[in-house]
Amino acid sequence: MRRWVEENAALCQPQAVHWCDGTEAEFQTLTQRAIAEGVLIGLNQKELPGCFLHRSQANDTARTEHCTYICTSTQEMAGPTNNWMDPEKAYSLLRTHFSASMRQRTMYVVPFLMGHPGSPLAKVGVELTDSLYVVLNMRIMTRMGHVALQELRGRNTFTRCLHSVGNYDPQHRYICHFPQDNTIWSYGSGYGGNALLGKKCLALRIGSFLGQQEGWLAEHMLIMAITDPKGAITYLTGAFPSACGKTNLAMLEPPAQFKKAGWKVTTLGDDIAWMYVDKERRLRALNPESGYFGVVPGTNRKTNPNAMEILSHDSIFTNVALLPDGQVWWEGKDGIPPAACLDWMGKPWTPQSNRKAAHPNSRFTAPLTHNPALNERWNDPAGVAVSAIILGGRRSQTVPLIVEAFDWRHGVYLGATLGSETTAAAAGQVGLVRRDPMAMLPFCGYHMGRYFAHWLNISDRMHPEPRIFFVNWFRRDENGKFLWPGFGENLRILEWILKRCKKAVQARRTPLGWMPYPEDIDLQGLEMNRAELEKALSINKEEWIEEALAQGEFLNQMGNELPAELKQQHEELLHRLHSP
Ligand code: GTP
Ligand code: SPV
Ligand code: MN
Repeated sequence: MRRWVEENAALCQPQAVHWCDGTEAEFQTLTQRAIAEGVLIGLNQKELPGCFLHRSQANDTARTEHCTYICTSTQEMAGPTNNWMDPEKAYSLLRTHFSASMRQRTMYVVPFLMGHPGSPLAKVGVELTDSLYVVLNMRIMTRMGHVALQELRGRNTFTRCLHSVGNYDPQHRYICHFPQDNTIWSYGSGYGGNALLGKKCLALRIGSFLGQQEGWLAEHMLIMAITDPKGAITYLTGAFPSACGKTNLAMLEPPAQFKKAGWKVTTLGDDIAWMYVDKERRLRALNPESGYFGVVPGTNRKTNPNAMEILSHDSIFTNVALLPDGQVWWEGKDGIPPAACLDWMGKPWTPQSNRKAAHPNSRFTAPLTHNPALNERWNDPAGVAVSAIILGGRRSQTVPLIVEAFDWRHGVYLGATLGSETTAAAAGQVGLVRRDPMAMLPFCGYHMGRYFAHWLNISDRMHPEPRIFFVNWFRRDENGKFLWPGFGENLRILEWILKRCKKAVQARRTPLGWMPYPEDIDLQGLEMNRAELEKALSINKEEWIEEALAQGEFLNQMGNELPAELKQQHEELLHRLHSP
């Protein structure tokens, strides 16, 4: 590792090399340095103790999928859904960019651990970066410093992560993964998923590649626990594309009467789940991260009170608005918009400004332990046994509120064909429906067709398999109003899911899968009536035939790697839709 650091220092030519130990004292020093360098702005320390604001470059506020590459020895390995670059070409191209890229800057050596200390699944990485923002975020999002070096002892390997912001030029931005070399090179961006290399790059792209070889799953999923009034705990995981509700579902606050009855929801993870089959043949999930990098807009006391608590101290805000008194603001916060503030770029803003004050993809970074509803097993390296997997997309039309897969294979089909409207979490136009299988389109480090096969095969080792469900919180009526209230009220749907897991409720068979009888969803305390619920649950066959054809087109991209089981699932869906 020392040799590798030296080699890269020789390449990047920093003026200093700083080895991070992850201690509190170091954190204080680096925070002060970040303020002095203008990387962080101190916030009102009375109202927001330990909180800071970071403003990104205006052209560097989201993941850039078109600059993200899987660099495997053949293009075929990366598959049809990934950008591919020949590894030799990528190394040589990026070497020219990294060359002297850290002149007059410090290179920070950031050892980090994804997963739990002592766990066989845990992965050690070392990120070399010239961004203090990255260092301070990595300290929250990963187990950083000494603990990672301890883990490195006795292991022969670590993921080699090299990162430089360069001059933030989007024309020269490359996020390159070399899964066969256990290496990640990221140049030209300081934004979260592009730059915090333990997260999407290691825990998902490299992770999924390793998972396929080693027989486990690295997924873009939340992990949550639901305690019912009898005290029974059920663990669920959920895959939703970026900015489609994982953090909010994982931190769900039960509606008043559910809380009174004794329901409780606790969080294990809000973005990434590593899952493996244990000796008892159960699927288990753990969260390899140690913090939240959560979407800020829309977060308030009503939608997500736990998140409001989490970000109330010792948090880093990225690209929110700054109030004159040193507090922060964003669209969808409690209360009315401020008369005046500085927007996310630092420009004067008023409600008349006709633009957003906070960036739609503004974020907070905070440790898991801030969460008042953190599940007590969050630090258990064995993870938790999963009873159900929930998949969901953001679809303003067509897709009903809740469907249960007929079986595992059908569930994999629902995941493989998941469609969702694009969001501000990635650069590009928002609101376009695209296929985002298992919410992994931007994060699968190998051929998507083989990823589907891996999902199908892994069930052979499980007994019983978790049930698979599909939800859509985002369907709208003809006036654009959400048909379902969402957020805490989603527990009403989770309650039905739990009943299905316990075989405690009947369901009706539809062309799409098992669906609830409307009377089996508890609407008590909601303004919504049965007819409105039926609308949220409705299936329009013509729309669905079109949807199914779009799904089929996507699956065809997989060519010979499309598992026959999924082709069959597709034909069966069309057959059901065409039946009277
Ligand atoms: P990433 O961190 O990008 O992976 O996103 P995520 O999946 O964790 O999404 P998150 O929970 O942060 O939600 C994204 C946006 O969707 C926020 O603005 C939320 O307010 C909104 N949202 C979340 N859940 C619901 C819901 O049940 N209904 C509605 N209408 N909006 C929701
Ligand atoms: C996502 O985009 O899915 C995120 C944020 O969770 S990032 O870390 O940028 O990937
Ligand atoms: Mn995410």
